[in-house]
Amino acid sequence: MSTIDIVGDIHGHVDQLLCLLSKLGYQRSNSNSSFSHPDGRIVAFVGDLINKGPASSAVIDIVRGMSDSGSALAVLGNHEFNLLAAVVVGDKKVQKKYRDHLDWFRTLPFSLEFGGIRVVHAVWHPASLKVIARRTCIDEDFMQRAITKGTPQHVAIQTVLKGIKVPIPRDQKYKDRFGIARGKGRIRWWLDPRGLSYADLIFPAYAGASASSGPSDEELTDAEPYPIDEPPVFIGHYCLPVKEPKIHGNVACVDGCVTCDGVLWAYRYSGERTLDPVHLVHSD
Ligand SMILES: [Mn+2]
Repeated sequence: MSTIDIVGDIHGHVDQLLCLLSKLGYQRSNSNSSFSHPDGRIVAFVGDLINKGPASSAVIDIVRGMSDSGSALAVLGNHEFNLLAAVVVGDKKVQKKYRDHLDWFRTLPFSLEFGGIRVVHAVWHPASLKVIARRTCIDEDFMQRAITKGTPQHVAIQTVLKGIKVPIPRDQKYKDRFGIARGKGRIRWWLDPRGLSYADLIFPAYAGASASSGPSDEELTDAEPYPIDEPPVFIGHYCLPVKEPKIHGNVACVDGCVTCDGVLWAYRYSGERTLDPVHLVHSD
């Protein structure tokens, strides 16, 4: 049976990670920073381990330790990808604390499919996943294309790691959780968007979204709805408010925005066919 705990974006918040691992029943193995579960459960991390919070290095040590000892898997988030992209262009601002971990970040896949589930940072988008299938950032030629605007690889990575976005009409002032005004909003990519309003589509929900108008078909050409009979997909990335529903059919977003709310979320998956909010766990 698949027994996988899927953990949301940690962003350097090591205290919340330690709290959550303990709540999920993981125990520190003697003498190192690796954690394992007495029942053999493993963790799937949805990416964005780093930046924002106070202790990215400590978070990386834990996740690497667990992944080296076989008690965790992780996918790449947009923050790790941006870091690797900055290295490629020779950006001098790449933080020292990340330098020892670049080679490890380069090995992380963009998506995972195992134990009956799928894991990706932002969007399970088959057309994009096909473009980057079996690629990682180790491949220098691929990386060069991936950071070049307009290439199929760049477009695919933007979609998979950052979400599908639509322009927000000027009369609907949209600010994200950090108070930044946004000209575009991320959509509930798993839905068939035809005929849906901004209020139906923008994820997470925001109060100013129109319930009577929606994006044009032209603005939705990238949408690839996710069939309800496909395996469950787990994502992070969307910085959901505490009360925002995290489960939408067979799609679960476990990113509850640890930076804004101080709470890290996980879903305790045990092979069930139907995802249920009762299996969500969060740090205190
Ligand atoms: Mn993200």
